[in-house]
Amino acid sequence: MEDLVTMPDSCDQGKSPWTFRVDRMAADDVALVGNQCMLGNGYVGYRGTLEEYSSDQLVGCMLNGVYDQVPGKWRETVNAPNGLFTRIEGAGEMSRHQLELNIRKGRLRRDSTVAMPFGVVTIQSERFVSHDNVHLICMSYSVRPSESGAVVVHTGIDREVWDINGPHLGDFEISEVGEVLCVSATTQELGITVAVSEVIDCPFEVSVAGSTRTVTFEAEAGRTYGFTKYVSIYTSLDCDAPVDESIRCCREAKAAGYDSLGVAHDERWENHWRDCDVEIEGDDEAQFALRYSLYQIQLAAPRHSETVSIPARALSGQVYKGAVFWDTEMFMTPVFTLTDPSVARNLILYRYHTLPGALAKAKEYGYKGAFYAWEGQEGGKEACTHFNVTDVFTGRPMRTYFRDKQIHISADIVYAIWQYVELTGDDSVLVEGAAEVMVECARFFYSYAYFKEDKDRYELIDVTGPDEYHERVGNNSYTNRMVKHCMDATLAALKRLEELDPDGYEDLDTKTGFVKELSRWARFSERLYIPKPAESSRIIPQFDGYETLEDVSVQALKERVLNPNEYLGGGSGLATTTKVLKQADVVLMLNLFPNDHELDVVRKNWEYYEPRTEHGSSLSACAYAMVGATIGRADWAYDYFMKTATVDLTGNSKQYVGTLYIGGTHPAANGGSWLSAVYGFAGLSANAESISCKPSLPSKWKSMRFTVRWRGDRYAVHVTQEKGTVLKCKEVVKV
Ligand code: IFM
Repeated sequence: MEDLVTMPDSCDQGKSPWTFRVDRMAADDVALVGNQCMLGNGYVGYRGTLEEYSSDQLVGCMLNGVYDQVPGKWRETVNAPNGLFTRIEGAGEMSRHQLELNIRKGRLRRDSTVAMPFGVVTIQSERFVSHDNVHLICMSYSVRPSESGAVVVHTGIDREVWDINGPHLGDFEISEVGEVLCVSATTQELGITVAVSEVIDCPFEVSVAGSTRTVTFEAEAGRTYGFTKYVSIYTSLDCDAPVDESIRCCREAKAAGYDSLGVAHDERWENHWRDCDVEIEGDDEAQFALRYSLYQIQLAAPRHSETVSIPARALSGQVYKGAVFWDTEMFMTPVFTLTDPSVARNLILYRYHTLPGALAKAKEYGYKGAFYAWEGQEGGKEACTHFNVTDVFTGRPMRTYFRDKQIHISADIVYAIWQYVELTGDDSVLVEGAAEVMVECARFFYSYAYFKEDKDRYELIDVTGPDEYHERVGNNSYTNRMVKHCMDATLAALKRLEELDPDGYEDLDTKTGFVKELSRWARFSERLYIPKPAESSRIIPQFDGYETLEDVSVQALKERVLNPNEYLGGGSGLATTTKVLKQADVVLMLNLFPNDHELDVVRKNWEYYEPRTEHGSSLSACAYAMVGATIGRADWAYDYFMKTATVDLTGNSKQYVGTLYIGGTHPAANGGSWLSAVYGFAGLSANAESISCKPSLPSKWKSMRFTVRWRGDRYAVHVTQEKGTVLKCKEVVKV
């Protein structure tokens, strides 16, 4: 843990700590602190910046699922104008400052002392991004001057927000309707209207100019003066009249008042924690890190809609174009499947709503079915380019094979769907679109595969697996195994659909014509080549020819690096001719299919690949944690768990790939923390028939307690060093 993170020492509710404090105020810290102190509700993410900050300090109010492209630049998410903007006239340097994030309630408090022309002023604020009404952000703001005199505070809606590939908004209009101020604008590419309204509840004299109010009052030294502020955001994707709706929402919020809105918000958070909390006895640092990870993932969970998902950097900014990767299905959806299935359901149906883009992408490359976007945007649009990394030496874009060769994305989606169906028992999702997604993914893989007559088997050649340092390889073990699962799961799902809803089954056949392909798919699954462990070493090759590559240590490879940001993959990256892998690949597969191999094979592969993995992706560590725990290496796994669980607390992650900025929060690692704790250390095992656990706790953990939802019921899991129990709770849970 770095020194900027004060590990919590107090708790305002219950016996465990829930508070994260930051007291750094240097200009260099705005990116990290903005991530650490994020608020959000799945609709909007608000970075942890100060009220007086603007675009230079990366103020971001990111609208999930609203994308825009400026000609010649990358398409990315849109940041709304900043409705919380507030600045004290004459305020100078801060001499004392603390931010306090209450992760139990999703509230951020500020307490700063700032120089004034005469004396100092203490600023205290609190804000929350409502979990009760996703269109609402509330703030209370107060000042306490050390000297008597006139105080002038400017507050309003600031257009100067962080843009990586902007500016995205134009045609700004400002309106003042009664006491509500509204700024609306339209996106450049699609003409989406974004409306931000704000209203304040303030006893002082207020004047308005443009989108800024000026609050003026005569203050007495040492007395506190404050106001509350309500901000509402709507876009034309939400409704026909976003301006009117945001104004209405502000009025209603002001009438309801900060406290009562806060109570409704807190209740929602209590529900989230009831569903997802994990109590760890014996390790306060791990306890906080895991809760903080769960906090971060809850900020981005789309509870309000099935047409948005969770982007790879959540709602912390436009990094990775605000796009949705396989990260969601492999590292986040599984968390919600067992803790809050309604969120998992939305994430799954999002892939149904984005099927058109996946069908178009398969067609573009000459395949059938659904080839999902590597970097998905609305409607399934592919945001990944063929030249996704810029070489730090030449400044030239490098050809990368993420977009066209990471075919495993479609199988990852099917994996998440089928796991959801099996673990929740909610077949209805198949009827509502998931079965169609599965059909089109199966169809895609069948059209991608080659049948090798001489070997009497199907192969998947020319693919890129999760290890992106080795592109265009043949028979990547992870990909082939996932594709086999995709075919088997699709066949099983269709059988279930036929029993469950014969009319729906027929309709799906009328729409997609899958029935005549079923026998081909079954044969494909039977004859698809799945690389086996080598006779003597028991190592599963990551892909064809992996064993012929140079066996250099990660350390030695890093000594060859000339520029700290140089990309190790691509055409001539340093790792490409070596066995060094970017992230868990075979090990991730072993985690997903724990019954495929004896424990000895799993252990040998973990031990083989672990020293060869560079962990250049934040997705890697949790796979090593999960598998490490299952092979009885809980203490080794612990280091990987902590790496995963603290990634957004410490900020210890890659910030650049080539010249590309990739900072932000890491929801896949956040989800991976829960997966490591629950599937790894508690050894939870669940399928459609049974649920059980076989713990392997790190030595300093005395016990773990959590609940999961399995097939409509809630189960309480309690594990100690010696044993684990899974007990059904009395409460009946609806999916
Ligand atoms: O999806 C990942 C990928 O596996 C590695 N690079 C970063 C992406 C987004 O997290």
